[in-house]
Amino acid sequence: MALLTILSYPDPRLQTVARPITRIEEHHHLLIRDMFETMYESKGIGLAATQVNHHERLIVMDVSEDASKPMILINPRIIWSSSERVMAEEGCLSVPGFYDGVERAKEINVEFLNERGDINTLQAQDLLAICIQHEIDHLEGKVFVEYLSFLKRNRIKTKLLKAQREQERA
Ligand code: GNR
Ligand code: NI
Repeated sequence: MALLTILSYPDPRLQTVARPITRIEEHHHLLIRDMFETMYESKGIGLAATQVNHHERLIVMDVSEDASKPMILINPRIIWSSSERVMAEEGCLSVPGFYDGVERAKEINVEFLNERGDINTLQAQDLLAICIQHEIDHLEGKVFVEYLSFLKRNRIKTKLLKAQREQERA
């Protein structure tokens, strides 16, 4: 097992559009294990492969209170979204320390492959639906701060770049 390095905004690698997985191989199972370890260690509820600089369409999640419901979504695709929207505070392991409101579909249906390559569908609402939409955005090269105003996004970008420069000097 290994902890993976999470890319921080505004790292341009976070803008990569991930490729579909055509065959699930042994190295994917190892990556999934390491992504769960990294997500749980960071107290996150989801992690997209993009965030650990692996550009295939793979997400791990666990929105339970007690880290008891790990979920793996391979090649996830939203096949239906409710017109009803909800505004909720979001954070991101790639945008450490910043939180802001984002509006998303309240309910979605998602089609995906599980780790054995079987097609599944899932109906999700509220936090789970928000998390899946947030993670699929990562696979499309999109970070939640892109929904914020130019002013807010730039303030976050400047602060994170400054923190990263100070980290490098330390
Ligand atoms: O840990 C996370 N919490 C969170 C809270 C509200 C909306 C989305 C999320 S996902 C985030 C982990 C992360 O960055 N996943 O990409
Ligand atoms: Ni995120």
